[in-house]
Amino acid sequence: MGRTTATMQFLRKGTEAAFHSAKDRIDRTLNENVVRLAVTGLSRAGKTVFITSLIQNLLALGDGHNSLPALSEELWNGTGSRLLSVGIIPPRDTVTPWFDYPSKVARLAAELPGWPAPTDDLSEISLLLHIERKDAFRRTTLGERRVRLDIVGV
Ligand SMILES: Nc1nc2c(ncn2[C@@H]2O[C@H](COP(=O)(O)OP(=O)(O)OP(=O)(O)O)[C@@H](O)[C@H]2O)c(=O)[nH]1
Ligand SMILES: [Mg+2]
Repeated sequence: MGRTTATMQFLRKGTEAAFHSAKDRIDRTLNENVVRLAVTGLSRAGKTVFITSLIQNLLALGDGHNSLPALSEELWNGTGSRLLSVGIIPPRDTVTPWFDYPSKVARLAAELPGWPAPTDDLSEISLLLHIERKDAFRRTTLGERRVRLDIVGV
């Protein structure tokens, strides 16, 4: 490969990467809201159980169960729920360790259930909620709205 061709390819890849990054940024600005929820409390107050239960109930809501009635009411559009889906964002490479929801819920829901072990370190987990917009014009021009819920707790 000639030097000029390699340089052209390098520049094209750089431009494409910059374009995708700008597109992602615009998409996030228009369509994504980030809510950061910090769960604090005294030792043994029930923080870990609360976070696990909150995630379990949000996932159930996303699957069409009326697990959080007040939220369902807020998201009701007269004929159905505006909540299209709820999912857990896979662990990212962050400084704060991941809140290991699957292992916590497995323990609580085991045949011989047990409470979670005490925790002494911060951890974090993020959920992504897809919500249909209320406004018909925005719904057609912008598409669905996303809410990223970051939960930080001990
Ligand atoms: N009955 C009942 N007990 C609960 C509930 N949630 C928590 N507990 C009790 O409270 C204890 C502490 O709950 P955790 O969720 O681990 O509390 P935490 O605040 O995360 O505790 P640390 O990590 O040690 O600070 C559990 O081991 C249970 O004994 C609940 O919903 N119902
Ligand atoms: Mg804890």
